[in-house]
Amino acid sequence: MTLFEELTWRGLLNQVTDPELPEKMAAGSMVFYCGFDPTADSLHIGSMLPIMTIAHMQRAGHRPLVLVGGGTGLIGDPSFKKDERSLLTKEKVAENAEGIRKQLAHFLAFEGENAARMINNVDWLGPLPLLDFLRDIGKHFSVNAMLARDSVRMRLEDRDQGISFTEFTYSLLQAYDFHHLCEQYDCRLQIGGSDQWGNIVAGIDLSRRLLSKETYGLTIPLVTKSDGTKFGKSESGNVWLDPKRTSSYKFYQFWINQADADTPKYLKYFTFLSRDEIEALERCVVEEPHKREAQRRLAEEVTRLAHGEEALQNAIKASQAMFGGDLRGLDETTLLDVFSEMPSSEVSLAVLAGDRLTVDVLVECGVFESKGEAKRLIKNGGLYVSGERVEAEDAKLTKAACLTEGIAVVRKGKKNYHLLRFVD
Ligand code: 383
Repeated sequence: MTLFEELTWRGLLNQVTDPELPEKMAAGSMVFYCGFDPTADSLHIGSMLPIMTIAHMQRAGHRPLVLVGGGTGLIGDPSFKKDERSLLTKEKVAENAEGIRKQLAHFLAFEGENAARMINNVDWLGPLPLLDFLRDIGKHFSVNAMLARDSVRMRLEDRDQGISFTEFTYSLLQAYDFHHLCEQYDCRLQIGGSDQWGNIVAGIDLSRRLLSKETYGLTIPLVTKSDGTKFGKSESGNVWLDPKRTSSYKFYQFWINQADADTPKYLKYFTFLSRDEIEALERCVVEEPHKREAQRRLAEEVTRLAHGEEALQNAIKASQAMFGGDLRGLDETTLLDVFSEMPSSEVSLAVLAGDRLTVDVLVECGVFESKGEAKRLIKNGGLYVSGERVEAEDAKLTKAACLTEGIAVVRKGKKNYHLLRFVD
């Protein structure tokens, strides 16, 4: 498959500014760029689509410039944003930029023949003199045309929210970047999500006017979900790429819980699996959906890509433990993470002395409404403490109930968990 056949098959292609772009890219290696603003200290899974597209282009022999918007991040891109943003401090933007730079380094090859190169637009936007900018750059932009853009329409129609002069200027800065990179690195293509179309076209215009050079744009679709809800959110909020924000276990669970209707599409977007492999997994979804083989493979591939092999193995182990596997193999951080969304209670350490009945303690801390309820479950063989079935109604609670110091996990029936933390 050619690069464009591959991007099309994967669904990564939304629009190009020139139908001749595939031919131009087939003719030889092209320098291209994509920008990420440091609005947080981590990227989220929405940023993965452009990252995967950059990687496909790099594999096809093109040279990526990966731009961190240390300058534009100080202003804030209004494209399709309902509200004006509050400004981040310069320190915060610099700190976020560093976090994002480190993350991007995981996904792309920064060595080798067509190595990716990381750049930060504060380096050239920072020193721009205001009067020169207004005279030399501003003159090429028509406010009338800017007002007609879809990406700011919401903000112009909504009299309550409106748009500040600061944000309105954003697209001039992004346009300036493209022209600067075209001049400096002979960069000929900018890619981005479909929300970036207006900013990309502005840069193409500016490069033509100032440099008389032909440049191109390519946009990637926004990820949609079959049930119409927003992609990239879990119950606990945004799904981030930084494991400190979204643990590997939660990241893995996010992918493994995708609907059958979405999984083949996401395999194409978010993994490098070949067409044959993905088509085989698509057949699994149709023929044996209950096995969730495609979801498992998706979760494995994406977690490995974003967090690495060791984190993936940890996430798999934690997931298996949750579904009846061995809880004892998990370290404390993983345990607390896995059970962070389950009910939990604090219990006095003293109860572990060995003279209290398990059922009494569990009623006291609210795991059961009554002793009768607890006893019935024991009789049916459905009560487990830290993986061990409680066999007798008069079983005592002891230190042996703890998985790690001060933590025990009660399981009622198949999937109802309750975490006990023993404190002084
Ligand atoms: C800044 C300076 C440039 C070129 C691009 C930029 C950033 C751009 C932007 N992008 C989004 C972001 O940073 O705001 N103005 O959050 C997102 N991107 C990518 C992709 C996406 C876009 O980082 O559609 C999703 O991830 O383009 O919303 O010279």
